[in-house]
Amino acid sequence: MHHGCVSQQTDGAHLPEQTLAALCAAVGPSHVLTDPDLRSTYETDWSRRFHGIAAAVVRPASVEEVGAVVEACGKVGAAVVPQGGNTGLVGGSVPRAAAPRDDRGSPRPPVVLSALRLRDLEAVDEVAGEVTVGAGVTLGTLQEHVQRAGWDFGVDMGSRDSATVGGMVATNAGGVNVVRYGVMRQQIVGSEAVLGDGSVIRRLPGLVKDNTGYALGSLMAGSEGTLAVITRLRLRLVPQLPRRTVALLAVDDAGHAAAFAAQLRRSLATLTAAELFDDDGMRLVLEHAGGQRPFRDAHPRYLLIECAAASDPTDELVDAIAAVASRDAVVASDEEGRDRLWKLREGHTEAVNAAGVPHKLDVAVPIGRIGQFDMEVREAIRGVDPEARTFVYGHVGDGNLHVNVLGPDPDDESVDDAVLALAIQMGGAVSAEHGIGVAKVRWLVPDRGEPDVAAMRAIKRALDPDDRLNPGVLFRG
Ligand code: 2HG
Ligand code: ZN
Repeated sequence: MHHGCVSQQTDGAHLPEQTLAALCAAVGPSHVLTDPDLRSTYETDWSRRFHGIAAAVVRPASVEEVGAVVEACGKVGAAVVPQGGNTGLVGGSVPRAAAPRDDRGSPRPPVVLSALRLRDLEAVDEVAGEVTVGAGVTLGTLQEHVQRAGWDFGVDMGSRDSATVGGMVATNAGGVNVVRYGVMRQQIVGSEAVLGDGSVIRRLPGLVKDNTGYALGSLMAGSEGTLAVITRLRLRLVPQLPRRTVALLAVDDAGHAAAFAAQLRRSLATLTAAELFDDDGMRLVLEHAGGQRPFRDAHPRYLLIECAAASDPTDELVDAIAAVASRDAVVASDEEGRDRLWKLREGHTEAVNAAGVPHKLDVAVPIGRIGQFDMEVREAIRGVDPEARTFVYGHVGDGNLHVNVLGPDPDDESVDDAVLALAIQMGGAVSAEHGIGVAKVRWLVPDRGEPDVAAMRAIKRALDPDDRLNPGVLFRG
């Protein structure tokens, strides 16, 4: 049996037959996956550090079907785990390792609600410069769709071919162009979502200014599937900027990279990205994916700068980088050269993953303290595990660093604790763009403080009183 309405043994949490029948009736039997082989890619997130067993994976194709799934699960206390492209890195889109428990201590069967079939692509609204799409549309598909109409989308990131816009809103993803266009929350001009009780909230007219009451779409951004299942989004578009130039600067340390990025942000109106990586990371990428070192010598840190405009930005980029005291620089304005430089940065996630199961700490740090953080975090990690391999890379232009640590056991959280404590101590945040998921639940209160978390819990209780949606994510259960 490869699909259909047959219950499988999970870790003690089964779906009753009538619930499976209701799910099959709602979405069609071929979209209720209970076979372990078919479920498996939905059960482990991209980090491979987080996985659990789903009683079923359900793939609705419309908002009505999502509502029916949420209701059927609610009737029997099943936990709905919303999932997009499953490129998350904090365990927020897969079942928990231990099934959540109800008030009486019985396990609640987790049901993964995959949004991948919510893939409507409405025509681009040329006058408004907006588009409405299903939550399961991938970023790559969205980009192609709007580019065909002469527009572009303001958020871009390495996982573009798998990550879905719904998941990107749920995690409030950022990516590589935040210095220019902001994070996912800033792209939302409308949304549709199913709440925990199956009711639908919808605001899709695409009004740029809309002050009638609370901004529920903004609230969805970063809610990590705990408040609603996002089904449709209306997104703002940006002009296409066909002429691009990339520069890679060799620099002394992360503090210089941050300072140069700030200086270039001021002097270059065309700046779209300012990214950081270190030499260990670059070597790992080159070993994994092949390719040539961009400089003859090794340098401590690298700053990647991209400019984009309607007309060639190379001259202004070259002038601007001449004014910063980098150790060396290379510039590429042809597509192949640009791609080669971008691969050095975007290849990190895959290269690190190929070398082991990493601890991934996505932190925000005040931009003025990036140099200090980069030094102290390495020291802190060495203090916990002298053998650990540390790679620090990320979006230095907006203060978002990805601290990746290889070596410590995936279940040993001591390096995570050391890195996150330092981020808080320095006035940063334990999550910049990946979310809290299950990985950082313990750090929500230390970062936000009790009053903030009490307010968040009140919102959660109001929108999902029975804790149907993604229990165990964001808050301690
Ligand atoms: C990136 O910026 C992603 O490449 C992934 O956010 C970060 O691999 C990571 O830790
Ligand atoms: Zn990132």
